[in-house]
Amino acid sequence: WAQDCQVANIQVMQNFDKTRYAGTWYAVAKKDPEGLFLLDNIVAQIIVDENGKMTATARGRVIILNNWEMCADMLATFDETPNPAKFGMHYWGVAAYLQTGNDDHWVIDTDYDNYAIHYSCRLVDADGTCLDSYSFIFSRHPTGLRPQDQAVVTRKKQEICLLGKYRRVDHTGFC
Ligand code: ODT
Repeated sequence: WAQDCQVANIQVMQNFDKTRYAGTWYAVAKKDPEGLFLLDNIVAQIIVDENGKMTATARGRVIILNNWEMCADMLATFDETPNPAKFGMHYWGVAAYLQTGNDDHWVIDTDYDNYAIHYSCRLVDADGTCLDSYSFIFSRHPTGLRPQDQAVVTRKKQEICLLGKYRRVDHTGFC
């Protein structure tokens, strides 16, 4: 048995229901991309409007050029794809000096009520593995994951080839 780290073969949430994904999520762990942006105190709000269009806001502590520490208010829109758990995300800051970009937003797994595992590969290597990814573990609870969700999250981290690459995301009340 060899682990399959091909981005194209990563399994995402089956029968993903964005309406149940809506609402507030607290980031409890993060695997950073190159040039990390959101540091901690990260809270995302997913919105699904009456036409089924998904958008989001997110807030988190960042350090922008010259060591300026602040809370970034970010906005995102999502493009649907043939796979309901795979979105294209366009994001930008409420303030013009914040990051702007286009990333994939894949929902690897969620029970909608407690935890969600997000994944984004920014750069696929020639061999099909990911050269620059980031991933958030989200909880509905600001206090973190319930013990019963930790095992499933650990298994999914391994499946996406990121086990051991996460750091904890603190919620100190800074933002
Ligand atoms: O923090 C990093 O190092 C990489 C993250 C860059 C994207 C952050 C932009 C957030 C966009 C606004 C809201 C989106 C909410 C979605 C939830 C999670 C994925 C970012």
